[in-house]
Amino acid sequence: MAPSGACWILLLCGCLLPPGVQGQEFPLRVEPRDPVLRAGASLLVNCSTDCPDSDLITLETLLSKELVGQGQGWVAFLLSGASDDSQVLCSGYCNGSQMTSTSHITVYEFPERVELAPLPPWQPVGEDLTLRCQVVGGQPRARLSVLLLRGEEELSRQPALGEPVEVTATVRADRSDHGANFSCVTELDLRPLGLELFKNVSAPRQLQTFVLPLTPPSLAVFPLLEVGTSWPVVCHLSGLFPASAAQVRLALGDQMLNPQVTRDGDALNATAIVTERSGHEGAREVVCSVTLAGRSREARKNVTVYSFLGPFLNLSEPIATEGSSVTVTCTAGARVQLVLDGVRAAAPGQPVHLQLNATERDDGRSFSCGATLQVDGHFVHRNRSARLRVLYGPRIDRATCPQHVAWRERTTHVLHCEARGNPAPQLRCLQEGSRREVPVGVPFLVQLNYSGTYRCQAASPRGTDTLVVVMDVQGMNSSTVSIVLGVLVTLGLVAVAAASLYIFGVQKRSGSYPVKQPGPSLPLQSMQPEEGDGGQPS
Ligand SMILES: *[C@@H]1O[C@H](CO)[C@@H](O)[C@H](O)[C@H]1NC(C)=O
Ligand SMILES: *[C@@H]1O[C@H](CO)[C@@H](O)[C@H](O)[C@H]1NC(C)=O
Ligand SMILES: *[C@@H]1O[C@H](CO)[C@@H](O)[C@H](O)[C@H]1NC(C)=O
Ligand SMILES: *[C@@H]1O[C@H](CO)[C@@H](O)[C@H](O)[C@H]1NC(C)=O
Ligand SMILES: *[C@@H]1O[C@H](CO)[C@@H](O)[C@H](O)[C@H]1NC(C)=O
Ligand SMILES: *[C@@H]1O[C@H](CO)[C@@H](O)[C@H](O)[C@H]1NC(C)=O
Ligand SMILES: *[C@@H]1O[C@H](CO)[C@@H](O)[C@H](O)[C@H]1NC(C)=O
Ligand SMILES: *[C@@H]1O[C@H](CO)[C@@H](O)[C@H](O)[C@H]1NC(C)=O
Ligand SMILES: *[C@@H]1O[C@H](CO)[C@@H](O)[C@H](O)[C@H]1NC(C)=O
Ligand SMILES: CC(=O)N[C@H]1CO[C@H](CO)[C@@H](O)[C@@H]1O
Repeated sequence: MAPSGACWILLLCGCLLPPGVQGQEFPLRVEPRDPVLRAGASLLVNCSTDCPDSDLITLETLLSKELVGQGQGWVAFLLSGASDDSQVLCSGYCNGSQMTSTSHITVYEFPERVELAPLPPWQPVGEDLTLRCQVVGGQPRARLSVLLLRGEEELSRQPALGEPVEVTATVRADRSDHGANFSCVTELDLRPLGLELFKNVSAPRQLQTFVLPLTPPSLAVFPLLEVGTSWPVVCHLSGLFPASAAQVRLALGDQMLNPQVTRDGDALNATAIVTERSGHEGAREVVCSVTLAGRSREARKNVTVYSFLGPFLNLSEPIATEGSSVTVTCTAGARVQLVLDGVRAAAPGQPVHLQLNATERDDGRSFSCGATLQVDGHFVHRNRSARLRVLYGPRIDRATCPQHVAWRERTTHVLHCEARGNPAPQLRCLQEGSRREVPVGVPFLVQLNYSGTYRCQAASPRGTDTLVVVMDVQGMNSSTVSIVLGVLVTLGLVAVAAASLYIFGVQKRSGSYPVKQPGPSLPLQSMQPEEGDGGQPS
């Protein structure tokens, strides 16, 4: 159906001639005129004229055409397969003279593919990042532009040139770009052709930016680690971005530690408790490695694992009796230097023994054993102490307890007597004869009857100790005593007389009581011996 190339050119030349040359009276219409067509769509084109004597109306096109109808002065074709802009030409004859008319078909097409090239998984902050967008298809190219966007922000707008189109833009990556979505958009602006602005958007790509300082982390760990004990290890690194994405690995030798990680701003702390359980002494390495964006910073420190047994301090008898022999022994593991109560062991690893005859002075004595281990140039010390109890006594202290005292009546004194012993003895001082007890160690008012000889006895389950104390109490002068005695005797007689009178009077008035032994005389009797006692010692 399509005319040969040469024929087409001839037809085109014909149309380019001004219509007036042919002196057309009736125009030949092409409908629709200058249509805009989506690529691949079909289009009905109608060539018609009002010429009453028309003939041989036809349509010339490079597209495939199919006659859909014709009538007086018109012919209609369905065109299909449009992929590029093209011209259609209607021609025919009117009353013998040729008529032609052309129409320009504009074909548009959306891009087949708009794609933003993958971004690096991690982009260092401060370095340039090149965004690449590839666009395949899309026409008319003159109306197609390519935009690169960060979120909603337009970074670059360029015309689409070439096939495929590649558009690039460079941005300096910033911390604020972390998590930003980049995309590429094409705009096909068909508004001048009476259509719209068509946009096609690439899939967004999210950027991750990071900062990892060049400095290694700081690793705080004590250089010595005793077998079986636990110590904290702290690994710290600041200036990280985003700190939340950083991973920390802490290990002691080939033992992985499970650190607790805390983050504050751009700083990170990893803390773990190390415990050496394998029991093997020697050097180990603690490694802290911080990984961000596939890169690592590492710190290493050596620790020396050591074992330190002892010191073990042992008393052959923790509770010894006075005079018995006690052995104090301090032992420890190999290479440990011991000092027991100032006595140094002959060599590291050797025990120290002390032997003593338990005396009263050793009761409560504390023995201390110091142990020192040299590990890798450091000294580790440890002390242990033990207390000895010695059973002794009882013993009354002759130096403080007076064997003879001379005190005045009605003065306050303290009998300073003490008894020592373990277990603690009980001390009592009893007057010979009366077996009355005198207070010991506390103040008391001295009476005349305190005069005499006392047996002070300290007693404990271990036995007794006795000391005789003579107490000499001097009374007030004798004239004073006589006056006091006289007054008391007189008062006693008056009281007896008064009581007798009273009893007789009562019995006379009632007259009915049987005569009994007078009860009230009893207090009088008891009073007199007391008076006598009071006078005796003077
Ligand atoms: C072509 O145009 C003529 C004149 O305008 C009209 O009479 C005819 O119906 C049209 N044909 C079609 C298929 O639209
Ligand atoms: C980027 O896109 C992801 C997923 O579509 C979304 O979760 C995220 O919030 C977006 N980031 C920004 C900064 O809008
Ligand atoms: C491009 O956008 C148009 C409308 O804007 C849509 O019809 C077409 O499917 C899009 N093309 C692609 C490849 O997404
Ligand atoms: C990390 O530990 C150091 C001391 O070890 C402390 O000064 C700092 O505040 C800690 N930082 C965080 C984020 O916990
Ligand atoms: C740890 O010890 C090894 C040898 O035992 C040594 O090569 C290394 O330098 C030491 N590391 C540190 C951080 O001191
Ligand atoms: C302490 O010494 C005594 C006597 O030598 C011994 O029987 C005991 O087992 C020792 N105890 C320890 C813990 O060494
Ligand atoms: C302990 O007493 C014994 C005799 O009872 C004596 O031979 C020894 O020297 C005494 N030891 C000490 C350390 O006083
Ligand atoms: C051990 O005891 C000694 C002396 O009693 C003292 O100087 C030292 O500080 C103690 N060491 C420890 C670790 O307690
Ligand atoms: C002395 O006599 C008083 C009563 O006057 C009595 O309480 C005290 O126990 C007596 N003291 C002695 C040591 O006899
Ligand atoms: C309708 C019309 O224009 N008819 C003309 C056709 O041409 C002849 C001469 O060639 C004229 O005489 C007619 O008038």
